Parts: sequence; structure tokens; C-alpha cells
Amino acid sequence: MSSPLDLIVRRARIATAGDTFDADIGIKDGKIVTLGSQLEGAAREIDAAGRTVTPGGVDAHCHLDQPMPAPARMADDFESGTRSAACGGTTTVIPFAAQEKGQSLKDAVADYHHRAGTKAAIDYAFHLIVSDPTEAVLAQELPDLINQGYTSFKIYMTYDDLKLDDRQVLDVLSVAREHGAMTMVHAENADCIAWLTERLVGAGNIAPRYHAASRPMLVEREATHRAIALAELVDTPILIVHVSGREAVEQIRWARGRGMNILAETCPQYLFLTADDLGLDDSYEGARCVCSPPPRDAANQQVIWDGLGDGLFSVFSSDHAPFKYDDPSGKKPGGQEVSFDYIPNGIPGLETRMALLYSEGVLGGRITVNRFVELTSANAAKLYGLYPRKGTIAIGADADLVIWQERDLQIDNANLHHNVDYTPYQGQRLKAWPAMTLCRGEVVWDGQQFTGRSGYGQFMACDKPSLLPQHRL
Ligand code: DUC
Ligand code: ZN
Ligand code: ZN
Repeated sequence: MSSPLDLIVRRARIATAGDTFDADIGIKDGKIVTLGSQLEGAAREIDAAGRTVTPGGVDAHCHLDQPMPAPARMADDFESGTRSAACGGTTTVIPFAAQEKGQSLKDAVADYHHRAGTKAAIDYAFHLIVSDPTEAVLAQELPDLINQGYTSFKIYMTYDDLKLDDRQVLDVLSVAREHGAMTMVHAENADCIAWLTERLVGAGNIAPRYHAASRPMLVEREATHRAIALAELVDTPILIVHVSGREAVEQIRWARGRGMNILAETCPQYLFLTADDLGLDDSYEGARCVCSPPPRDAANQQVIWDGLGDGLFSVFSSDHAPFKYDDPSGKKPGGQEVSFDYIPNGIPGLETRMALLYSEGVLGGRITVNRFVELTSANAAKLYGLYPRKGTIAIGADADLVIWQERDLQIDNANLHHNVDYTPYQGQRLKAWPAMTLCRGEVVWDGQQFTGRSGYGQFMACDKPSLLPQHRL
């Protein structure tokens, strides 16, 4: 007779978004089937005594093997990206199926499934990126895809190859409202950035540090305000992604004060990096930290911490956008040190996201462990239609678990599992790292090495967001 349970995680100090309690976790066929004390009868046991156990991370903003204009190429595909995520406590990723201008959205999704292939080691879903909202996309493709389980999409207010004008933003927001999808907005003013860039480059100011000068906070503030106004006009929620500091935060608080459903995401780079990391002089080293919006300063880091503590932010994601530093496909396009406006934007962060926030947020006394679970897992699962399969520790949920170990360590790229030749967090001190990560009951990280396998990860169609009030015309 087969045993009733495959695995018991014993004496766990379980933290979910809502509760903290001690229990044994009984797992069968990849699901949590019982929570109790002194459970018996499993083929295997893991002793978690004295350890906090949280739901596996849901990284709801990361870029894997996303097609790029040549010569840029993302360093991580679904194999290396999901391996790296697993080793850092993340068990679900939601990268982006990106539409190129002129491309059908359905073709972009088919191409992205092809790229994922059988490579993923952990579970995954797709957001869409809508860059060309033609009549066919708005009337047919986007509604069809939303109804097929692609229930969230990102739009850009900057980047020439991706940006939408205000009229186009209104059009896609209307589709989101009509079909109950969640819209993520990259809010930076494209014309201001182009104008500043032209002046900086014209004056010979081309070093990586001028990337920050070309994207000051007011360009984020203006676009955030405009996105809020457009959402208000359409009467639909939006989520402002990768919020970097005070000015955008003020706009979001203002909108919330008016009763609007404006959600917000932030990322580790806005807590642990500053513009100084792009360089204090004209050295090229700072190209490693070129991302958009750029990191700000210590006072703005505090504003982001405050928003994590007081509920302003719903989601904490990595915005993992992996480019090698010393590589012609990465930060040195074609092998050259180039002007800042030609450096591919993005930094790696899938593997370090959870431990950075657990260490400095939870163990640093800034947020509760329950808030940590909300930010790193539960809220993303709810917003993107994966809850309660993902994002919690409860009977019926997937057995996606992180068993935490408190210990002093330093981030060192040599110990990470991505395919990037650096981490922007090199040398950062941490107070904890996952002792173990389980995805659907399988150990994918054992504290020493990756123990999962490529192809284990499953694609998940998403429900419509459960945090969204349904609006009807
Ligand atoms: N900015 C983005 O908008 N996406 C990827 C990376 C980045 O820096
Ligand atoms: Zn973005
Ligand atoms: Zn991004």
C-alpha cells in the first residue's frame, strides 16, 4: 500500500500573508494536503525545527530570453533564469511575452512558448507586452489572450521600440477594463529623456553615470501622474512598476487619497543601490548598474522602505533583465564601451531578491514576516490570477516552500546560478538565505546546490486578477 503522504516538512514555523503558526506540512502529489502536529506516514521527512517557512517566491517582473535589438542578447533563458530563481527561493516566475511593433500578439506568445520550451525548472506564467495596439490587437487578439489565461500586460511610456502614446494607452486600458485584465505601466516621459540625452551627449557627457542624469525623478513623476489620469479617465486599475523614489510615490499616494485603485511595485535596486553605483567618475564600470528608472539616493531608499512598511507597495519584484558586463551582447555592445544611451538597460536580480528583503526587511526590523510574504509572493499571485495555488501555505496549495536559515553571508557572484558575469549586489551582507526551496514538493535547492531539473516547471494559465473589483460599463 502506498503511504498517504510523500513528504512531511516537520515543525515548521509557517508564515503566510495572514498568519504565523507552527505545524507539520503534509505533502502528496506536489500539493499541501494536511497541516497539523505530529503527522505520520510519509515516505520522506524534512526537519524544519526552529526555521521560518514561507511560501515560495513569485517573481512577477523578470525578463528571460526576451528578444532584443542586435547586438543585445539576454544572458538568461528559461533554463538558467529559473535555476537561479530556485536557488534564491523563488518558485514561480512571470516573464514577458513581448510584441514587437508590426508583430501579431498571438505570434509573440507562440514564440515565447517556444523559447520556454521544456527549459523551466520552476513554474511560470506569462505577462504580455503590448507595443502595437492595432485594431486587430485591441478587438480580437488581446481579448482572446486574456480569456486564454494571459490576464496581465505591460505597457511602456518610454523606449522608442515599445512606447505607446496617450491615445494608445487609453485604448489598451479600455480593453483591460472590459475584460478584467491587469495593466502594468512603465512610467517615464520619453520626450524628456530624449531631450536630456541629446543635450548630455552633445556636451560630451557620455559615461554610464549620465544615464541617471538623463532620467531624473521628474520624468518618472510626470509619467506616473499621466498614467494615473489616463486610468482615472477609463476607470480601471493600473499597477505602476519599478517605482524608484519619492516623486512617483507622492503621485501614487495622491491617487490613493482620491480613492483610486492604483497599485505599485518596487524592486531591490531602489533599496540597495544609488545613482553613485553608476559611477562617481567617468569610468565604465557603472554600466553594470544601468537600469531604468535608475537608482536614486539614500533619502529615496528610505521613502521606498516606508512604502514597503506602510502598504503603499503591493509587490516586490526583481525586474531581472540580465546582460553580461564584459560581453558584446551585453553592457559593451559589439565589444565597445559606448555612450550611456546605448548600454542595454537592466540588471540581474532573480536569485538575490528574496534574501535581500528577508535580511534587511524582516531581520532588519523594517517589515513583518507576513508583510514579506505579501510582497514577495501572495499579492503577486492574487494580482496575476495564480492564488491560492501559489502565494500561500494552505491545504490545496502547491507545496512551494522556502525554509529559511539565518546566517551571516555576503553576496558573491561566484555563488549565484544565473548566466551573468556579475551581480550589482556583490559584497552586500545578508542575514539569511534559503536552506531549502521546494517547488510542488520537490527540493530544487538544498542549501548547497541546485537540485531541480530543467523541464520540471509547468506553464500556468492565469485567472483574472482576484484583487480587482470588476468594473462593468
Ligand atoms: N528597465 C525596464 O523597463 N525593463 C528592463 C530593465 C530595465 O532597466
Ligand atoms: Zn519597465
Ligand atoms: Zn522590466
